[in-house]
Amino acid sequence: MTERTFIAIKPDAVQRGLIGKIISRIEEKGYKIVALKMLQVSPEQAARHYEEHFGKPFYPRLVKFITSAPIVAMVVEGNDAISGMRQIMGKTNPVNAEVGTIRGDFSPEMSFNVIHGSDGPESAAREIAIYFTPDEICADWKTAFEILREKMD
Ligand code: IDP
Ligand code: MG
Repeated sequence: MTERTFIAIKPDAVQRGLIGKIISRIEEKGYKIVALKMLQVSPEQAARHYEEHFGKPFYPRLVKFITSAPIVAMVVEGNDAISGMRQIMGKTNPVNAEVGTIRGDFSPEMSFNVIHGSDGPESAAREIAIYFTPDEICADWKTAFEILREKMD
């Protein structure tokens, strides 16, 4: 099923010059990037984004980190894109993330795990709305996959 997910290249990856490499992995998989921007996360956006973690020991550091430098925010669309992106990202703790995943290849530690991706349809819709207005979503074009699929119909 075609889904949309919210993806953020986190401040550590922006500072380390990994924006291009991470975007390449998303494009190479064949997903469609339908929105993309660099922004400085506000404390209010951070609180909304990470509300499920409020009160946990790592929460203050997480908010401090995500607001510390810009992120690159994206809406990524594709067949099963929510779980597919989680697979490409790898496990939350990069120590356990498989080699070949973004976290497995680019990060050695939990606090600086380079990428965020929504964990389900509800969080995807919620997170997209925190960072994007509907008019910022540019889905009116076709990827190679969409053209290929149409040819088979
Ligand atoms: P996810 O990013 O894979 O969805 P979550 O459990 O939603 O993982 O946690 C959000 C973020 O909070 C993680 O990506 C990581 O940066 C940070 N985090 C989660 N658990 C810990 C922890 O135990 N210590 C330090 N940071 C953590
Ligand atoms: Mg999460």
